[in-house]
Parts: sequence; C-alpha cells; structure tokens
Amino acid sequence: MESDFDRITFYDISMRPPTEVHCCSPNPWKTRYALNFKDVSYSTSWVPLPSISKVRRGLDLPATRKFADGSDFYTLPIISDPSTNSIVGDSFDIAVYLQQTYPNSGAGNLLPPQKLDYTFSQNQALAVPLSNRTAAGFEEYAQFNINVDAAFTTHVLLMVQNLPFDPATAEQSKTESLRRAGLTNWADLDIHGAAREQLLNSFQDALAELAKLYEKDPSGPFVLGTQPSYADCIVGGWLRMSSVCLPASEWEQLRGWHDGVFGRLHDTLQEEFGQMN
Ligand SMILES: N[C@@H](CCC(=O)N[C@@H](CS)C(=O)NCC(=O)O)C(=O)O
Repeated sequence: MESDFDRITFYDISMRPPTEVHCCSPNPWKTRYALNFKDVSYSTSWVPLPSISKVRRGLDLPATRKFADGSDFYTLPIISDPSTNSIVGDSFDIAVYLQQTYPNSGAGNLLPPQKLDYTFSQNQALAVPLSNRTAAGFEEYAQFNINVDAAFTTHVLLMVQNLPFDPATAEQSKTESLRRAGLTNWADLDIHGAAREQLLNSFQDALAELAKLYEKDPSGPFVLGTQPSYADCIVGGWLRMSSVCLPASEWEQLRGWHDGVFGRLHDTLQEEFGQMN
C-alpha cells in the first residue's frame, strides 16, 4: 500500500494567495501537467520566490540555468521521488524521468515519437538566457521545448507587469526582476501604446507557426489530435502563464488567434491535467 512516504514532492513557486488561482510559472506548470498526465501520487510544496536558491541548495541540486553574466540561476520545478531516491531539478529532465520510471502510468506515453516541426528564429538576445537540456531519444522534444520557450520569452514583457507576486515578498521579487533586466523602476517594464501593439502582433506571428502544428490533425485539441503528449504540456505551461498575466482582453485575443487552437488546448489541459495536489 502506498503511504505519504512514497509520494513525490513537487516544488512550485507560490504566488499571491490563493496561490492555486494565481500560480503561473510556465516550467512548473509543464511539470504539473506531466505529473497529472502520469497520474502519479504527489503533493505540492509551495516555495516563495526569494527562497528558491535556499531550497534548491538544500536538496544539493546544482543550478541548470545561468544568468547572462554566467552566475547560477536557481529555478523550479524540482521533484523528489522517494520511491527511487531521485531528485530531479529541470522540467525537461522531469518529463523524461517520469516517462522512464513510470512508462505505462496514467495516460500512457508522455513522449511518444513524433515530428515537432517548429522553429522560432530569435532576432534579439534574451535578458536571461534559456537553459538547454536534452536526453538521448528525446531530442525532438528538447528542440521543441527550446523553441517554444524562446517564442514566449521573447514576448514575456506583455505579461511581466501583471505577475501576481505574493505581497509578502513582492518588493524583494520586483527588485530582483529589475536587477536582472538592468532597470530601476517597475514602471519601466510597462509597455504600452504602439510598442505594445507591435509586440502583440509579433506574438501572434510567432504563434502562427506553432498553430500550424496543431492544425495538422484537426481532431484536436492536441498536436497528435486526441492523444496528449509532453509537447502539449510545454505549450500549455506558457498558456497558463498567459492566462494569468496577460490583461484579460489580450488573453481573449490570444485564445482566438489561429482558429482558437490555443484557447482549446488551454481549456482541455486545465480540465484534464490541471488539478493541484
Ligand atoms: N530549464 C529550467 C528552467 C526553470 C525556470 O526558469 N524556472 C523559473 C520559473 S518558470 C524559475 O524558477 N524562476 C525563479 C526566479 O525567477 O527567481 C526548467 O525547465 O526547469
């Protein structure tokens, strides 16, 4: 019989209470979708943003991401799985771990072989570089993850102003965000008027290519039609962030872009794999 001691601990970032409503970190959301897809038993440990490095170091996990100056960037998600004595600290590594450790659980193969033909050509350097993880046999997913991360991160300025920080640590978190962006005033992150319009159009264009992948099998809402896979969790993590952080009218626009593929995907993922344990 399974006990609490066998249960996976999933570390996610806490946001403004109720955190279940406001949590919106894309990489932890990829993991939540993957855990629920696999239907494994887990409980969530909510970590305040300024405590991530302490938690991560406490688990003896090196950083998998770096800042532009080469210093360590301590991130979530992490899972700790007592049944195999494993601690895994990157969303991509976690997906591969779950598939390899629990191959037949839940909805089945999380990473079924498939062509994930989507490239986002970045024309600007990101303030904080992305990490680059891969695993033998899953290179297609790894490349897709990097391209999707780049597409959304390039447009994240549309969302930053609305990040629902926990009031208990909001000032500290804002100061840290500004430091990373090389800015001093929170208002400087507010993009409005023609510049916002332009960024929104560019976001829509970036997602047009991604939508093509979803239009191949019109039975939808997933890339593989009615069969969900980790590719959908990757996109879904960012859609969750968009749903919480974009102004409501822009989220409504995004939901409708490209024949509504992203609205449908988000709703289905939330319904089927969005539960919080
Ligand atoms: N490659 C890592 C990236 C994780 C990552 O960037 N996590 C963000 C949340 S989505 C984070 O922990 N940020 C902490 C911070 O901003 O201080 C993964 O996929 O797990």
